Amino acid sequence: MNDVLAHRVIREALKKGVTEFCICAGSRNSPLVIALAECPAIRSYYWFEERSAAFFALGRSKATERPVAVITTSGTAAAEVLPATMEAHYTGIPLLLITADRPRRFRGTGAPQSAEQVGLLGCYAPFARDVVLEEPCDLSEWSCQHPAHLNVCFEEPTRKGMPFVVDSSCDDPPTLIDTSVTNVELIKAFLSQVERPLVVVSTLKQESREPICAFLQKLNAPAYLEGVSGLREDARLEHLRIMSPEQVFQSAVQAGYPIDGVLRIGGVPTNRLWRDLEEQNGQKMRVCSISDWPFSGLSWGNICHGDLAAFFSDYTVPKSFAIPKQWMEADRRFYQKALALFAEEPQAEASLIHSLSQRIPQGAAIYLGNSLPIREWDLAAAFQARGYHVTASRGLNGIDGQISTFLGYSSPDRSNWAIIGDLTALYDMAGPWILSQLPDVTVNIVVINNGGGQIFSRMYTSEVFQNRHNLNFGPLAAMWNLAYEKWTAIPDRVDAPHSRLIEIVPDADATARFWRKLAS
Ligand SMILES: Cc1ncc(C[n+]2csc(CCOP(=O)(O)OP(=O)(O)O)c2C)c(N)n1
Repeated sequence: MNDVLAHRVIREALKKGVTEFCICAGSRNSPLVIALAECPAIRSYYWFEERSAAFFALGRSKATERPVAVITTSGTAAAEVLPATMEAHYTGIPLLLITADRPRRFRGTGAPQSAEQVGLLGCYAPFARDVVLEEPCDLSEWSCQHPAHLNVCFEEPTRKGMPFVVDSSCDDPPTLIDTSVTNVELIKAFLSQVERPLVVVSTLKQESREPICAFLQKLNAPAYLEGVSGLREDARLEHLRIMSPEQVFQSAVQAGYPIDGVLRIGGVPTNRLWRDLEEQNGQKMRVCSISDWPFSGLSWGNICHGDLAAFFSDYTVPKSFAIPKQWMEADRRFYQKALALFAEEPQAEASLIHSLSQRIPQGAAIYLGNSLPIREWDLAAAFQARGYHVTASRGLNGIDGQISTFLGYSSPDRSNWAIIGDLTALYDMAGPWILSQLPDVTVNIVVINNGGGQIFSRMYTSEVFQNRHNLNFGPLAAMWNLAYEKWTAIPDRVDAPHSRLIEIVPDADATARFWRKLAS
């Protein structure tokens, strides 16, 4: 009977458009594992570690734009998927978490492997069902705009099981993301109330980039374009682009352009300016957010939520602005200073990122880890368009699961690069496990080893925040059969035909001098 239940669950998942399953085998979930093991029509990935498996699924879902399932056994295994589910919640990624459980009669008994799994993922999986053989299992009401949790109660598993056979009832198309209408009036009101706006563009879906680029040109307001927007290097926006990510509000005021409203487009921004908005002495700046995701990212402000590609494709800009010449000039001067410093301090961390951004092959996928890499990329990456696909997991800014998400996102048809911090790499040491199951994919895992969480060195004087260490990553590369290279400068040619772990070691003194001179 376990087989019937397992097949029902798989069939429902397939009907919802799931084509890939990340399987973490145990005994309680064995009916699902056996069912999928001999089903070549379904792509399965096998993991021993649930946390990485769920982050990998997140990356696969980002890459394929389809729901991806993770199957765990019962007990603590089920809890390990929570971090990736939280990230998926805030970035609208349709993870399907399928946790095996003991029968309902064991709940609250403390019997082995009987945890309280119902509701385990809480608000992060708003669609959650406790599934038993006697009741229907129905995913039709899952919107696929956030994670879903199926907790499946199996009787004592036997060692036998039944392979799943894909039948025609699984051929339904995947549910399309609902395209709710964005509130045109809110944006119109915002634009009519501001005179000196700043536009901040963060994570955008690929298909919304062109219409947003056209919108920005017509709006003609200064715009800070983060790397993850895919518009940072777009030459058509050069005249609007604020290049310096440092102290944006202050520099605008000094140049006679006190910003009186922020129009945010896309995901929640990485730049410090977004946090500064919260801390402006109780004075709330006028903010309007337009996003594919339903989060304002601030404790106030409007959020217009909808399909940005559809919205901007037929949006008539009600008003256009004038470019603040003085601020633009000051911003260009600051960038020239940064450029000079890249040459003067080539071994500073930001300078190394600058060089790397000019040498990674054109068209590569670049996954930025949270912490300094994502911030330094925005400051230091060259502005010449190289067709990079820049992405990051910015739902909760976690440093966990970054290697796994990157590997899930990596694709066989392009060069794949992750740039992550050393603690971030240590957090996900199990991530490269999946590489042997991705024979066609070549990856470059770049670890910026600055000996700890250096992001905190500019924020706090106490070193305890940094978790300093003297580790190197050669042994980790060796363990996972990855080629290993250690760089203190970026070589002229950086591409290679095989997967690698590249450890970049910046010079700490040069980095300190770089920041000091930039601020002077
Ligand atoms: C799961 C998780 N735990 C803790 C944090 C808090 N945190 C943010 S950055 C950071 C340090 C990251 O260090 P590293 O990966 O070495 O990057 P660096 O700051 O040196 O660039 C920590 C612990 C977090 N973001 N996510």
